Amino acid sequence: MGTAAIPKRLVAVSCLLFAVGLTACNGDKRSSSSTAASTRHSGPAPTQSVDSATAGRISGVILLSGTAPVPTKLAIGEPGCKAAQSGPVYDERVLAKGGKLQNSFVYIRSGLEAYAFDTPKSEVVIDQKGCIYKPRIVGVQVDQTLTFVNSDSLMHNVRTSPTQNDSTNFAMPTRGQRRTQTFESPEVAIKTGCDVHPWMRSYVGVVAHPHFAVTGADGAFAFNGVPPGSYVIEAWHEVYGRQSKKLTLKAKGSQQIELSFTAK
Ligand SMILES: [Cu+2]
Repeated sequence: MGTAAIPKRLVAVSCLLFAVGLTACNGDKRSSSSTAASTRHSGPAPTQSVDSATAGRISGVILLSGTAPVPTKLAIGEPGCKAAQSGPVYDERVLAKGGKLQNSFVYIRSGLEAYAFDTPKSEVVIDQKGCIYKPRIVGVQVDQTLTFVNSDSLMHNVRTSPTQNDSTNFAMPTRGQRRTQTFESPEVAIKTGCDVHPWMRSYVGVVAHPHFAVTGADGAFAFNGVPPGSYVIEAWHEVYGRQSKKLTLKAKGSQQIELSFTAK
């Protein structure tokens, strides 16, 4: 049986897969000997549960000082991408208005190590639409399902580039396709991209507990149900890096903080 028996479309897809270097499609497979596994399972297993009678609240706002760059228009020439877009598409790396920074991933970096949290049953979805990831920044808990959806009538591949989890690279050639993924170790944040459309970029923050948030246009975040204790709160941003602050939350307390980045 020669190549003549293989449908042309299949040959084309195979060639594209080869072209973008899809040599290792790990999918959801995990290696127990990986750095990621040893990172997560080191130390005593958390056993404490949060007592709602004493839990409090940490809230705040993420700021950007200085002059924020004006988002530039992305030059997307591929007709298949443009077909799914309703207008011009802008570079979303820095979104800030009135000093409030959007798309910052905020989370409790340390202080909750002794507490055990259930893995949410709900999935987090990243859609590939018009050759853009929507949303650009997401957060999941360790082992929570992250689902990539392809809403475009063309092929994307999803390549994750973690340092504390196993990397993956898989193709999504058809419209409506869904592919799930989990991460077994905390990591803020995992870069995700498509080799076919290099401007496609998203980041996934993976945290061992539910106290994380992605800021909206108001730059605000709030964590409710936090047990009393001493914490480090960190804000991460894909361009500006990290900012953190320590605080102590009393029983039934409420703490407000600001974390500020400076525009370069
Ligand atoms: Cu793509």
